[in-house]
Amino acid sequence: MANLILILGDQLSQAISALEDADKASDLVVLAEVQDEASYTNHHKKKLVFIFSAMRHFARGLEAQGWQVHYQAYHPENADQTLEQVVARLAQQHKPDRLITTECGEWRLHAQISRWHEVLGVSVEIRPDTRFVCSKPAFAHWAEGRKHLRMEYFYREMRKKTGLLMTPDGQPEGGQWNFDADNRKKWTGKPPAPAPFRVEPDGITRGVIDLVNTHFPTHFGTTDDFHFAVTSDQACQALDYFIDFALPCFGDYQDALSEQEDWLFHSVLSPYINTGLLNPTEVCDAVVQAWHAGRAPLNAVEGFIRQVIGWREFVRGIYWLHMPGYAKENRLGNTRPLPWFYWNGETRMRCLHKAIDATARNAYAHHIQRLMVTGNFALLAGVKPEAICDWYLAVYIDAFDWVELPNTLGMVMHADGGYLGSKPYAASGKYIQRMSDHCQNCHYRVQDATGDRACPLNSLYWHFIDRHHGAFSGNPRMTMMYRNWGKQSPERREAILARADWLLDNLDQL
Ligand code: FAD
Ligand code: DLZ
Repeated sequence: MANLILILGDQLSQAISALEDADKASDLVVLAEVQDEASYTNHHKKKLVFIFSAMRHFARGLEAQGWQVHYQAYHPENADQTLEQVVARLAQQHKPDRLITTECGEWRLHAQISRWHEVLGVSVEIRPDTRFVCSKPAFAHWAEGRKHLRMEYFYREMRKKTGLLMTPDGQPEGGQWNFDADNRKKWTGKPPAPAPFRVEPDGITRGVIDLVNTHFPTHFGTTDDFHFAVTSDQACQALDYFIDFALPCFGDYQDALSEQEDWLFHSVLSPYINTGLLNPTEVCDAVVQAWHAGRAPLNAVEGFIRQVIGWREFVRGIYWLHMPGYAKENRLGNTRPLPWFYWNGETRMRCLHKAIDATARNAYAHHIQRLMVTGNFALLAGVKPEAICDWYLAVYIDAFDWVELPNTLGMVMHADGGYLGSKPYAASGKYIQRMSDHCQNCHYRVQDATGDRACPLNSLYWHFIDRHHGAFSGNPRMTMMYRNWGKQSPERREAILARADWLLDNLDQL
C-alpha cells in the first residue's frame, strides 16, 4: 500500500488537497464515523444525519469511480472510537508510506493530528485547505501590526484578489464596496418568501436517520422532516434554487425577522459550503453571474459575496491566528450560566422562543436570529462566553469551531475586547420591533422598560450599558447611547437597573 488518505466529515470534495496526485490503484481513502467526533458536543440530530449521510454518499461516489475506500460506519461498539484509533489500526495493517490529510478545521482535532507522526510512528503529510480564498499565512500577513482587525478592509482585499464584482479597471462594481445601507428592510409578508429547497431522504439517509434516533436519542433537536442535500449534485441544485427564488430579495430582507417564515430569503448554503459539497468561490461566481445576467440586483449580490469572501474568510483567519488562546477570552468578565430555555425554547419572550424553536426543528436559524436574538440576549445577560459558544456549536447544522467561535465569542459576546468588531451588537427591544413582527405577539410590552410586563431586553440593555461604562463610554460609536442613558433621571435609571437586576436573578422564569 502506498498511502492512506484521510478525509474528514467536513472535507467532502473530490478537489480536496489530500486527494491531489493520489493513485487510485494503490492508495486507500479512509472515512470513518467515530464516537469521538459524533459526541464532542451535543450535535443537533439533523447535523449528525447530514454529516453521516453526506460522508456515506461521498464514499459511495469515490468507490463508483474506482477508488479503494475504507469506510467505518458508526456503531457504539466499534473497536475504534476515535479517528486516531482508526488510523492506527489501518497503519498497522497496511504499513503505508504516508498518511495524507488536509488540515482540519478545528483546533481540537488539529492538535491531535499534529502529533500522529510521533504517537503512531507513521509519516504524516498535512496539506493546506485550498477551499479558502485567503490562506492562513496570507491572513497572518494582512493582520500583522494591526491592533484591531476590521472586516471591511479585509473584504476589499478579497474583492481585489478574486476579481468578484470588480470593473476591468480595478474599481468596485456600482462605484461602492458595500451596499449594506440598502439591506435593512422589514419584511411584511410580501413578496412571499420561497419554501426551503428540499431533498427527500433516500435509502442511505433513511438508514442514518434510524441510526441517529437509536444511538443519539438525547442529542438536541429532531430528525423529523430532514430535507437537506447530502451530495454535491444536490447541493448544486440548492444553489440554483437560491439564485432563482431567494437571491433577488436576499439583500433587501437580509436583516429581517419573521413570525411566519424560518428561512426568509437566506441561502441555507452554509452546511454545504462548510463540508465541501459546494466550493465557496464557485458559489460566489454563480451569484455574480446572476447579476451580470440581470437576474438579481447589486445590493443582493454584493451583500451575499461579502458574507462569503468577507466574513467567512475573516473569521477563519482570526480563528487560526489566535487559537487556542482565543477560546478562553472573556474580556467582559461574564459569569452567568446559559438560561435553560436555550435548550427547550420555553420562554415568554417571543423573539427568543421563535428563534430557539426554529433551531430545534431545523438545526438552522438565520444570521439575524443568531446575532440579534439569541446572541443579543446572551450578551445583555452576561452569559459566560464558553457556555454560549458550546450552545452554538451544538445546535446548528453548519457549526464548526473555526466559524462558530469567532462569530460567537468575538462578534456576539465582544469577549475579545473588540478585536473582531468595533462595537458590541447590543440592542434593546426597539430593534426587534423595527425588524420583525414578534413584539405584537409577545407576552412582554416592547414600549416599557420597567414593570412586570416590560420587555426584558429594554432594561437589560441599559444595565449592559451601565455596567460596562468603563469599557465602552469612550467608544465614539457608543457616545449616543451613553448620552441617552445620562439624560434619564436618577429615579428612572434606578428603576430600570432594579428591573434588570431582578431579571438577571430570575432568567429561567422569563
Ligand atoms: P446566508 O445569510 O445566506 O449567507 C450566505 C453565506 O455567507 C452563508 O452560507 C455563509 O457561508 C456565509 N456567512 C454569512 N455570515 C457569515 C458569518 N458571520 N461568518 C461566516 N460565514 C458567514 N456560520 C457557519 O457557517 N457556522 C457556524 O457555526 C456559525 N455560527 C454562528 C454563530 C453566531 C453567534 C453568529 C452570529 C453567526 C454564526 N454563523 C455561522 C454565521 C451565519 O449566521 C451563518 O453562516 C448563516 O446564518 C448560515 O445561513 P445561510 O447559509 O442561509 O446564510
Ligand atoms: C461533525 C462531524 C461528526 C458529527 N462526525 C464525524 C465523523 O464521525 N467523522 C469525521 O471524520 N468527521 C466528523 N465530523 C466532522 C469533524 O468533526 C470535523 O472534520 C472536524 O471537527 C474538523 O473540522
